[in-house]
Order: sequence, then C-alpha cells, then structure tokens
Amino acid sequence: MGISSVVVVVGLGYIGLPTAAILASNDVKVVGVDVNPNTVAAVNRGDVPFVEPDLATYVAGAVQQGTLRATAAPMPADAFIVAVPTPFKGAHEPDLSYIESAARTLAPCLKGGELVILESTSPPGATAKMANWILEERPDLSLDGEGGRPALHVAHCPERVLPGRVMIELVTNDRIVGGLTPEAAEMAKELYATFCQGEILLTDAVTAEMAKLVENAFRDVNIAFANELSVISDRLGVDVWELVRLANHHPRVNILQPGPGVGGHCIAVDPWFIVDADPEQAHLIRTARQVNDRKPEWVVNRVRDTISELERPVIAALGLAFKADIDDLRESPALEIVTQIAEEFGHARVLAVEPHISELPLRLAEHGNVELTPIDQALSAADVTLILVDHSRFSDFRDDIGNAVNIIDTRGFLTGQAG
Ligand code: SAJ
Repeated sequence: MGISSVVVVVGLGYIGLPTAAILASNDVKVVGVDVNPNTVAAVNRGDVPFVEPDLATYVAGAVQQGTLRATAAPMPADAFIVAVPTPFKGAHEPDLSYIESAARTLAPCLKGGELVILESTSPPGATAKMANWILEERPDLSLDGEGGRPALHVAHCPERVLPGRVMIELVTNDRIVGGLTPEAAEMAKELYATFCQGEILLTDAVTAEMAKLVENAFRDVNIAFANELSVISDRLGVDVWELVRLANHHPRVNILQPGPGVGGHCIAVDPWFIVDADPEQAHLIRTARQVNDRKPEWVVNRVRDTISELERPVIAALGLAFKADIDDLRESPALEIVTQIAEEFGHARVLAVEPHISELPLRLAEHGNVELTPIDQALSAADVTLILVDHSRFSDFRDDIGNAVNIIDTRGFLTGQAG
C-alpha cells in the first residue's frame, strides 16, 4: 500500500475517524464515509464531533493538508476499512445490520484486487459474513480468484485503543490482523504498518475476532471480581480499596478496581458476543456480565438507605460519564444510577455534576428534579454526596468532598486508590 493509495473508511465514529485521521496524517489519501450529514460536514470543516484528546489536531491538519475528506457514499479505492457499530438486538445477540449495509454499499465500487478490512468488534464469523454480503452483490468477484473471477482480499483487524488515549494507542499498540486468506492478512499488515509502530501479528479472521472479544471479556471478568469483593467487603465493614491495595502486594495478584458498574460500548457489550456464540459453555463470562450489570442497582440501594431519614434530600452526583476524563455517556453506569435515583426518589433534588458536558442527556433532563450543576454549588447544597466518576477535574475539590456528610464513594476516590 503505497502513498499514492486511496483508502475509504466507512463509519466516522469513535474508531473510524481516528483511524482515517492517522492514515491521512501519514500521507495516505483518505475518504471518510458516514451516513450522518452532520458528521460529514464537521469533518470537512476540520472539526471533530466528539471529545478525544489530540484527535481534533489530527483531523484539522489532515483536512487542511488535503489528505482527508468526508462524503456520504463510498467511491472506488485501493482499500476499504469498515468501522461501523455492532450493537445488540434482542437478548444480547449481535446486530450485524450496519456491517451488512456497509458491505452492500461499498460492493458497487469494487473492481477486484482491493483490500476490505472489518475493524468493528465482531462475533466469530462476521468477517466471512461481510465477504459473503459483498459477493452476493458482486458474483463477478471471488475471495481467491476461483473461476478466473478477480479476488477481493478480506481481513479483520480489530481496534484495541482505549478511549481517552486513542491517538497514542493507535500508534503504539500491537495489532492483530486476521485474513480470510494469508494474502489478505499480509496486505492488511502493510496498510497498518503505515502508522502502527507496534507489532502486527497475523492470524486467521475468526481467531482475530475472538482475540478482541476475549481481551474485553478478560477485563470484564476481572472487574466483576473486584465488584463482587466490594459488595462482600461492604457487608463485612472492610474498606475494599485498602483490601485490594494490600492483596496486590502479592507478586502474582493484580485485582482491578471496583466501581459503580461497567460502562462504555466495549467491555459491557463484547463478552455477550462470546456468550451468544456458545451459550451452553460460557458460564463464567455470563456471570461476570451479570455481576457488573447488577452493581448500579446496589449503588441505588445504598442511596435509598442513606436518604431514608432525610425529608427533602439534596444529592450531589459527581460524574455521569462511563469513566474518568471523557465525555462519553454510552452505557454509563453513572448515568443509569442517576436516572434511577431521579425516577425513584421524586422528592429528592439531584445535582448532577459532569464538567465534560454542557447539557443533560434527554433521559435525565425529562426528570424535573435533576439539574446539571457546577461542582462547588452542588457540594455546598448537598446533604448526600455520591461519587460516581473519578474525573481528575474533581481532584481540586478533594478536601471539600472529603468534608461532606453522607458520602457514597463508588470509586475509592477519597481513599486515593482509584485508577
Ligand atoms: N472499570 C472499573 N474498574 C477497573 C477498570 C475499569 O470499574 O479497574 C470500568 C470503567 O470505569 C468503565 C469500564 O470499566 O466503566 C470500561 O473501562 P475501561 O477503561 O476498562 O475500558 P474501555 O471500555 O474504555 O476500553 C476497552 C479497552 N479494553 C481493554 O482494556 C481490554 C480498550 O483497549 C479497547 O479498545 C476498548 O475496550 C474497545 O473498544 O473494545
């Protein structure tokens, strides 16, 4: 893949846009495609429609340099990267409709010889399905040149970047590339090598799909262990953060941090794809998901106990994002907890503190008893302080928070062990 190559990136979201921007800043000509006209317009202005450190600089630079532009529909290119959402449908089944739609939309642009990469986190077999959808549209093409039909090279290259560190990790993380054929894997490796300084490891597509899911399930299971410990410790009157800190002095123990639950669009979602692939065998992975999903309810129960004596409680809820120092509220346990509190305790005033957003999300705004409030005002008005996210911006207020009455600290923020 030389510098005269054109790469089309389908889906300009949390992964597609950073990938498009980093390729474009390495002199690859990139055309980003998105169904949302606001996203297309924003990118063409050099703007970024969400918060991710340094991304805005990359996008603005690449647009100005003329290596990145956005459009509504794909066009012929040397390589296509599909980075669209893979949400659930029904009871935790993966919904591949965005991948199918991307595959069918890019199919008319192909002539044979192109590289098509699926980056979206996907259940086992999704890359092969994507290839089949393309071939359904284009029976004149093949995956291996069979019958003299020009070959398409299809691979899976899951993203593994941590929100908040995307632009760094895109460059420094190792990548797993799984080809439907070894040649496809080699071609994908060459493309990623234009910006990735980590090791690029080649395998088949299903192993690459599973590797991504397994990484997130590993983290989920380990967070579930910490969350279960936090619930047991609370019963026993033990400070779980001290317990974890002490146990982690053992040379082979590394317990993660308990919290209000697991959020984001990855760790709370991906393990279900493994469960869905083999429901009968996936006991531990399913249980971990359930333990983490039950944690917000446990926090709400703590709030219920704390406010039971108060006539008109004022609750300061610190943080709505799914984790520290980002503005992303997707699958956020903090948002779920605050919504439940607002719904269930109509007599309470909830002062939601989230320095990374400028207005409340609709599902909170529709409750008359929730206000987005600056932290100083919330702390001075509150008689219950609920710490849901350990944003670094809250650190300046550590003393005020520590002096508050009725503190429920779901992150170990005050014991200084969060992270
Ligand atoms: N969390 C805890 N305790 C911990 C660590 C995390 O409660 O000790 C919570 C966070 O507060 C958050 C959730 O878990 O609600 C997930 O946060 P995270 O920082 O663990 O992960 P994500 O979702 O931001 O990103 C993950 C990463 N995967 C792994 O670390 C294995 C990232 O590398 C992936 O690229 C990303 O998922 C993804 O897109 O799949």
